[in-house]
Amino acid sequence: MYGNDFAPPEDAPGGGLLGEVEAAEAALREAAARARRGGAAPDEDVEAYFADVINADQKIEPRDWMPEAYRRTLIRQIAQHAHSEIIGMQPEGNWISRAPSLKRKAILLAKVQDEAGHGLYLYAAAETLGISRDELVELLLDGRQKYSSIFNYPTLTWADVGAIGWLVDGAAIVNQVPLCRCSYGPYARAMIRVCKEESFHQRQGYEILHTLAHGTEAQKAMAQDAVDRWWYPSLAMFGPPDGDSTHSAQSMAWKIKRFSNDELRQRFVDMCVGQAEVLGLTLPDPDLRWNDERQAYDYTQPDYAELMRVIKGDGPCNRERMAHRRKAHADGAWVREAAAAYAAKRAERKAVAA
Ligand code: BYC
Repeated sequence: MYGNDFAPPEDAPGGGLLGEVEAAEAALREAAARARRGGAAPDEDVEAYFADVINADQKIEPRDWMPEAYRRTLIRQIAQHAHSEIIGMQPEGNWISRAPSLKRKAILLAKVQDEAGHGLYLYAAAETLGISRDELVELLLDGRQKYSSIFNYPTLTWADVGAIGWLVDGAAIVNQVPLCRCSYGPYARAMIRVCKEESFHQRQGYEILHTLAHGTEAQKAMAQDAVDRWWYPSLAMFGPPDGDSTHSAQSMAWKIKRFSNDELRQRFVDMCVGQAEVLGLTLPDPDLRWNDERQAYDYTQPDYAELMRVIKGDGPCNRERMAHRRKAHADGAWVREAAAAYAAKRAERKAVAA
């Protein structure tokens, strides 16, 4: 119906994303097999070793020396990514109790639970850079670290759950597949697993929209309305245009990012056009048309002033999302305390037994 089933990966415009994940996984294994030495030799220049590893498309591992700015950039990006997964549970979580059937409820529940898992992989990857999960959570709760702009928009109808799966998870996959080839080993490995799961999420959203779009007139209108509201915020997820992107040049030189924000946004647009046609829904852009010269679609850019306002905390749901997260964190304090007490007791018993 869609993805591999709707067009073979090699024929799908901008498709074959899962194939790219498989290739990145194979490359990761090969790189690990080729990396014969476990880091710079004692008398070797560590900066030269770092540059060699990056140039050779090998992976930097937690034990390796790395420039402080590389470490900080990774912490910023991976933490922002982890926070996004956790905050991203809220808009869809709103619909678990209202899903239209038991089957839909079970699927959505599993999906939202997956997002929590992605958050955990990512917090664990960030921790390898020498920062604790507690510190990262504090940075989110006191507003010093961000999360993706997209989760500050409301989910008004059931069709929004479909639009999030198709467009938001679709944009996330287009952004994250190249991160499977990121130069930092723990992040690249986490991304491979995340991308495989996201691909299922995207399909479940597409299937919801497909069902609505082939239902009654009212259902079709609800699906179209959701696509109309989520299209531009999804385009904005890729970040500011290249000219205004402060980190892209350095992150690309370090091979953390493999493509620029605009390159990935274009790839996403090109991928969505054919999929929207199959759905029988319209992308809300009257200027969307194929450009033969560029071999890509021309499209209207999202409102980047709005993106900046949302990033700075002034989106439709920023306050609500953070208030909910702070309350959930406070409500969960007893669970963390109990888990820590249990771990201490086990360690004590083990020490006595040894
Ligand atoms: N929202 O120099 P730039 C998911 C910030 S999870 C908020 O281009 P960079 C899902 C940027 O941080 C989706 N902030 O930055 C989960 C920077 O700020 P600071 C999350 C944004 O890092 C659950 C400034 O703007 N995905 O999909 O080179 C359910 C300048 O930007 C945004 C990731 O996190 C934004 N949209 O590139 C369903 C992927 N865009 O720190 C789905 C990993 C930009 O200088 N992250 N900013 O104050 C990335 O790939 C990159 O960090 C970005 C931005 C492409 C997002």
